[in-house]
Amino acid sequence: MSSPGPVLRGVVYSADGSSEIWQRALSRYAAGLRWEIWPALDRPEEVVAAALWLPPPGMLSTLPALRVVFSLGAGVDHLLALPDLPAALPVVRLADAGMAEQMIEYVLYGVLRFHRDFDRYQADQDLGRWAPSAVKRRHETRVGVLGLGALGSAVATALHRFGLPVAGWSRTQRTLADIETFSGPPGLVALARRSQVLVALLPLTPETRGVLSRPLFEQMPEGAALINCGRGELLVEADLLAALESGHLRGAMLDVLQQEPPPPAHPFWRHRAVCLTPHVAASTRVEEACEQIAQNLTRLIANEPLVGLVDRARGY
Ligand code: NDP
Ligand code: OXD
Repeated sequence: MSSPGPVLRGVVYSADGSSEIWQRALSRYAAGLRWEIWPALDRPEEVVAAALWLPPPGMLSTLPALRVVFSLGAGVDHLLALPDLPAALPVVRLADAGMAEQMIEYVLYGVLRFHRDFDRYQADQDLGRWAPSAVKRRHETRVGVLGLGALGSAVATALHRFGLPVAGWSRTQRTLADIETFSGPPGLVALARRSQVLVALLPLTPETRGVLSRPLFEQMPEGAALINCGRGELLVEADLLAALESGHLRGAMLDVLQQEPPPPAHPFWRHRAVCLTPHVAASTRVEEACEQIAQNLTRLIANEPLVGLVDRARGY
């Protein structure tokens, strides 16, 4: 984007310490803007665009000229929760941005962990037990994917191509080639009942908060497993612990938690049936993300519709 007029200013902030990487990349990909790192801004009152990951509360209220805010991730819950987010400000998410490939790897590992009993062998090793079990065929492990967006649909398709029986669930009815799909609350029950491994790839919204809870677990077959790589608040942690303790669920692989990292005394740290990873299922690829942001800035200047615009009422 180039501008013959006054300098357009953008601000970047990423709570994971990568602000400088983003500033350099955005200065290259969206060179029409002068990108600065929060809070070292020359003229905050002139900033028109913000590219953010977990920004500090109060930051947006210092940027009166803001015309758009970009999430530096696929999720936008961290932005929509900001008390100072102006009601009419467009919020834009990243779609895939290099994450689908990583998410496929993560979920495939998780599904195979349960399909091939690696969780049990790990527990056996701690007990000094050598106990091979019969190897299942792929068609015997049915997988359910909650969320069929940019990431969930790529994951469901990849698992299907791998030969696993996959079904998916979304808010509105989706069609994926050769994959059974469900939608809405009745569809969730149907999906849970058929899923030996349930994978959550939902955004956190008022509707999805707490969806991974006792009523859902009760619908899942005895010995089923859960993989959550959406958001920690999708899960009612106490309900998962109860389902694991009763043996109704055999295990869980959790990439996201309500508190990251969880406090030292959190029961998940040492639970024999829980595999934790530190929110690494899929990381934003800077180049792909900057391309999307730059293209959207061009659209914004041209008054064209933005791609990946979040529906604020829906929450994603
Ligand atoms: P999308 O917005 O592309 O897709 C969201 C999907 O969830 C859609 O299929 C949508 O349904 C469905 N959905 C939303 N609300 C409901 C509901 N109430 N009931 C049923 N389905 C619902 O998101 P992405 O695929 O890009 O990302 C999903 C989430 O993954 C992100 O929001 C983020 O929280 C998480 N994430 C985690 C990462 C990690 O490293 N752990 C990395 C990246 C993302 P519909 O199709 O009808 O709109
Ligand atoms: C994201 C994430 O939302 O990494 O992109 O969680």
